Amino acid sequence: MGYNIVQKIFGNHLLTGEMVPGQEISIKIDQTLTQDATGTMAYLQFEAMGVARVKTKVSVSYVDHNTLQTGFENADDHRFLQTIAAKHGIHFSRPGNGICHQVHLERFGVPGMTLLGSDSHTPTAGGLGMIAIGAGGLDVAAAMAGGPFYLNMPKVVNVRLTGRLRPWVSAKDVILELLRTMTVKGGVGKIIEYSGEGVTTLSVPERATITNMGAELGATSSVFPSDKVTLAFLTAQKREKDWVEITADADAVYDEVVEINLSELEPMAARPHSPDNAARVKEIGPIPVQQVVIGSCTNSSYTDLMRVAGILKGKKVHPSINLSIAPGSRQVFEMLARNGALADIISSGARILETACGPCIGMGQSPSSGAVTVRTFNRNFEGRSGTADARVYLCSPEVAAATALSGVLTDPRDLGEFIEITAPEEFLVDDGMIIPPAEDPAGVEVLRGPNIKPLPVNKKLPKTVKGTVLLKLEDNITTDHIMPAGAKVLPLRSNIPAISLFVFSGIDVSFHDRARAAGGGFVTGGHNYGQGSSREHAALAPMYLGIKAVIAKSFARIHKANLINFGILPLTFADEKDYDTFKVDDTFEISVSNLGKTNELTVKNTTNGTTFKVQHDLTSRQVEIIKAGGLLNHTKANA
Ligand code: MIC
Ligand code: SF4
Repeated sequence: MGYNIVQKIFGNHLLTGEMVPGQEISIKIDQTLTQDATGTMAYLQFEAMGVARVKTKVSVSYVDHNTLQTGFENADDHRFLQTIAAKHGIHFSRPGNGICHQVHLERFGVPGMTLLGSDSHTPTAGGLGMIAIGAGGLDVAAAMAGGPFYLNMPKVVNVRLTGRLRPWVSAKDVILELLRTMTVKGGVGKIIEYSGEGVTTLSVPERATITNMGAELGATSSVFPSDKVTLAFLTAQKREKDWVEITADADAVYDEVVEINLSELEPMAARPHSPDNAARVKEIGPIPVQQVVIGSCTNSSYTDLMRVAGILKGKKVHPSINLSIAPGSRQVFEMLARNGALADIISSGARILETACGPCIGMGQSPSSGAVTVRTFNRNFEGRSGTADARVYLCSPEVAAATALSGVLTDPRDLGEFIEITAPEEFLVDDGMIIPPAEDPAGVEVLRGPNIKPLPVNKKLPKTVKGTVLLKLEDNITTDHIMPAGAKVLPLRSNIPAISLFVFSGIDVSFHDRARAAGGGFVTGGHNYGQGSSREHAALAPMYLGIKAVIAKSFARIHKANLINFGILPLTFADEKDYDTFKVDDTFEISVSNLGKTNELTVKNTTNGTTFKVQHDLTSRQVEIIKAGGLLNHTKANA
């Protein structure tokens, strides 16, 4: 029996366990990446581990999220990140150099290697044929310290691509179609592996758009083969020496197979407020739009922006529309400037933003009240744009640019003749904004501003956990609901006491005060609890407020791992009907003294006298982490 790509790469990196879906394995991590919004915590945790130099092949620290400097906080954090990188053997990609996933694809990703990143869209690098996984900062810190990365062996879903995209249909439409059919929880516990003759028609940046949004499927990762197209991309990046061929064996076996005929796809958009709420643009119709934003790690490659420039050339943005564009990397930005395409964009009336995440994470460009905003991003969760009642549609750069000209949601096929863009034979390569680690680490002083507060630590798990039910939530609660981002909150990422004021603030402004008054308690929810980002603050800040367990119908992978890392029990209802037996403000009591011996625990509702069963699927390693009050305590106790 042959091997698929996932089995080949995992097989080469396997440290413990067997590659049987669902079983815990651990793998060696070759590369790590962090970004500034999760990086401050990750490096504080790395420091606490007492390891002098990172043990990975390459570790890179990017600054791309917290770039709006409305006070000292973000700038101080950047300075901290730069100095701590120099000291501990980490490359530092300076603010202005671009979005972590785009730059990593261009300058660092290597086919066949493993990459762990403290950002959920780390699988973007799967477009190059690597196994790239998003995780909480603490897991990334442990990997930098040379530790294994633990995960449950995912199932492998084979998406077979046939045909070829027709003019004006783009890679974004492939992943929106997959989201439409698989939904935001369809990829949980799975890796999506692409194959078929359609693969050879897609460039690396197109593949990366698809693997990027595998995160929205809830998938652990997504991967394309490394083939001649990959070699051409790496050669154009002057990195052909990094290329190795990686393809699945002809008789490789998969857990599931999905077929997509590229020739049948049409321009699509995901409607508010979920990336899987996708439909054909023609079906949605010409709804009036007030804002268009082009950029993000999903869709801001050279070809994406060249096509946008081609569409906008010689035209003006529609009077009812505000168009903003953020190129994905300095490489892309500078190439557009040098070849004149930037002039066409400027002349159209677009507002040019710096190369960073920007509006994607609510760092500026929040739309007007109730606005319809059309964005080339990957997430359209309610409130994420910074405007609570805005309605965000996700689409390709082609749909976005066509919409910017017409003022209504527009199928780019209405533009007429297709604009061909050929991938450059040579990208503009200049790594001058990536600072290598210091040669004399002892001489580097790590600079900390007053915004960096010490890491809070949890207590050991008591024999019984008691507390109030603080929230009862529906399905698909995102980490943006739990720990909102945006320009106001993001600067507090290295200050847990301050950021904890905002936990669940979009759902219930009184949450922080109620949690404090009750001395902590429980959060309850539906399916896919914690989907979306990797931000461990969505576990760390609730832990700080005394949350002891989350009881849900099911969990998203990264958030569940983060809960465990900070000593919060992730429990599921043994019988989902029990969700209907309690209400907010009831008091629960759970005896956990048998946690390591049984998978089933009993919840006593001391308010209404009922009981119900909950389950956990923690491994014995994870039980020990929870008992110790989190991974840092556990590591220290075993050191
Ligand atoms: C996101 O897209 O939600 C983010 C912001 O990049 C997050 C990371 C964070 O919250 O810092 C992610 O995707 O993991
Ligand atoms: Fe940045 Fe948005 Fe990509 Fe997250 S999804 S890394 S915020 S561009």
